[in-house]
This record gives sequence, C-alpha cells and structure tokens, in this order.
Amino acid sequence: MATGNRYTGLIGKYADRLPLSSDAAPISLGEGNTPLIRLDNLVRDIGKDVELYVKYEGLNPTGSFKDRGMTVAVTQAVAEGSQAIICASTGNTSASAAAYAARAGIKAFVLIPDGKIAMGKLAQAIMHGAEVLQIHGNFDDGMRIVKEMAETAPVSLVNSVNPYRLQGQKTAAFEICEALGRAPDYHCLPVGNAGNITAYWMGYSEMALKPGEAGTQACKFCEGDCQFHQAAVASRPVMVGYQASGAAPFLRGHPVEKPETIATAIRIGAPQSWDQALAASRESSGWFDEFDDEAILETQWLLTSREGIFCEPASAVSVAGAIADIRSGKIAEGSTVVCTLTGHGLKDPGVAERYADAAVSTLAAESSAVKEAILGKMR
Ligand code: AN7
Repeated sequence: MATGNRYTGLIGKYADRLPLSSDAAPISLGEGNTPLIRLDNLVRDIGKDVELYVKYEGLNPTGSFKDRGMTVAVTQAVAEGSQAIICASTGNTSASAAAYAARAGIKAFVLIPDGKIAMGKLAQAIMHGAEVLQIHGNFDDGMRIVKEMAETAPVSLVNSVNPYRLQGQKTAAFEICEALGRAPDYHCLPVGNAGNITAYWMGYSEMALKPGEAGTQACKFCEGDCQFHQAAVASRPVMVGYQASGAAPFLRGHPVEKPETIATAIRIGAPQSWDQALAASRESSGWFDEFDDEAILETQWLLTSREGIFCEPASAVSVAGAIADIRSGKIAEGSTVVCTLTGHGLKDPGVAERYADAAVSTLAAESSAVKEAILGKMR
C-alpha cells in the first residue's frame, strides 16, 4: 500500500463540494490542479500596472478544461448504471467524453459538425474508441439532436446542460482562490456554449463569504492544515466573456444562425447556458466583447512566442480581451486578472502552417550550412 500523497483528481480533492454520493466510484484521470501562470512579458509590453495570470487548462489529461466536468458527469452516469454517454461537440467535449468513457468501460457517442473540428480532437475521439457521428450540420444542430437522444435512447447526456458537468468545472475557481489566497478582481474567459462562465461564477460564489460572515473561515470540513477549506474569500471577480466576432450571440443579443470562426471550439450560435451566463455577467457587473479571427490568432502567437504558452485559438480570445480592456483602462490598474486558457495548442496544430514558411529553413545536411544559418539568424 502506497503511503505517499498522490493527487487523484477533483473528486478526490473536492468530494465535500461535489454532489456525488459517497459510494460513487470516481472515474478520474487526475484532472485539475493546473498551473496559474503569471504573464510578466506581456504585461511589460502593455506597460500597465496589473497582475495578469492564465489558468492553463490545456494541461488537463485530454488537453482541455472539459475533463473537470467529465470526471464528475461520467462518475455520476456510471453510478446511475448508465452503459453509454452521448454529446454534441466542437471537439474538446468529445475528446474528453471518449477518454472518460474508455476509462469507465462504457460507450461514448459523439456528434461532431461536418469537417469543422480540429484534427487533434478528432484523433482523440477515434483513439479512445468513441463512436464518432459526423452530422451535416453545426454544433447547434448536434445539440438539438443529442438532447432528443437523451430522452428517447439509453444514453446519458454529458454536454454542459448536464448539471454534474458544471459542478466539476466550478473547481477551477476554487484552485484559483487557493493559489492567489483571494479571488481575482477580473476573470476573463472565452464563451461558446456558456457553460464555463456559468461554472466559474458558481465556484467563486461558493468560495465567497456569505453576508454577515467575518474574515477567513475556519475549516468546516476537516481539522488539518487544509489550505483549500480555509480559503473562503471576501469578494467575487467581475466576469468578462469574450466571443469570436463570427459567433457572438451575446454581443448580438440573440442566437446566431450560421456561426463562423477559425476558433472552431467556440463556433456556437445558440449557447445552452444563455440565462446563467447573462446572470453571471449582470451579478458581477461584467461584460461581453468580441474579437475577430485575426486578433485571436495574433494573441495566440503572442502567448506562444512571448510567454512560451501554446493554447488553442478559442482560448486566446480571453487574453485578447484582457489585453484590450487593460490597455483601454476598462480593467483598472492595480487589478489582479485571471484568464482561462481552455485548451492546448496541440489540439489544433493546423494553425502553425500559416507560420511555417517563415519559421522552417531547409538546408544541406552539412555543418557549414547549419552554422551559416545560425549566424544569419543571430543577427
Ligand atoms: C477550447 O467541446 O463546446 O462556453 O463541444 O473547447 O463552456 O462552451 C467547447 C467549448 C472555450 C467554450 N474554449 O466553453 C465542445 C465545446 C475551448 C472549448 C470553449 C470550448 P463554453
């Protein structure tokens, strides 16, 4: 019997904050516990006095934040005796569902939009043995169909309309409060189906002191030196949601019929958690904004080339937004800002093609040629 301190994932860590019965056997891949990285280079470039962090969710087991929700949703589905799960997906949900279903020994059916998901995500769904159903339609069409399937076929729906998904995803807010010792002033994230912004707001709200409660709370759950349970925080952040211009229903004020963006993860026109996301925005005095594909890719490049962090295009919109709002002063100097980088850049390696001509030199296999290239590039 090992006696170490092995991290066993969200359910192991946050059991008392998750609505799972204690006899549900956790289906986990050690998700969560992702780094909160400070962006010193970009902040220096902006020249403003802010603390800017990214929560790098690309370091979850399948490379996106979806794993936080999937561990809880699949654990619950299995506890209920389910033999199969289903989801519609722009890619990351299907990759995560496929992996957790494999681990649980159940079937995963994933509906993906015709030709519009990133190669890495499709590879994951295939390699984990999911049944991949590509529909002649977009994510919103898929969502409509899987909701019907959950009513009429023996499958559990694991999109974020499943409340266990958001319960799992709220733990990212707990981790941020633990890491900072407080809640940030602003939390910025990409918005697609609007589940994650809803989940973070739930998490921050659960961490916050209730009216009338004084100071940091003593642990209600355990006697030890448990950092998490003592980390009740005084305030909640302003929630800021950013969308791709071609898929920005929150900016239009209504669903978008034919969403289009290079950030395929957030190519969503009819967000399922519409009301909850609006409530989070309103209650936190937050806002929504939009950025076009060019701005998204430019920010992705800034993160890779200036900070060493490779996120997928959809994730970069959170930093594009934060930078714009810090520059304009909408996010005030002196603030602590956290952006969620929702997925890993390796999910969508195709975006690197546009830089390859400039980055890749082809040479003779000779020391002299390589040396010449080195000296040339150092100039
Ligand atoms: C990298 O996988 O909807 O606003 O089907 O993959 O909670 O939907 C993905 C969404 C942001 C948007 N960043 O989050 C899916 C899917 C990445 C994503 C979002 C997604 P929500």
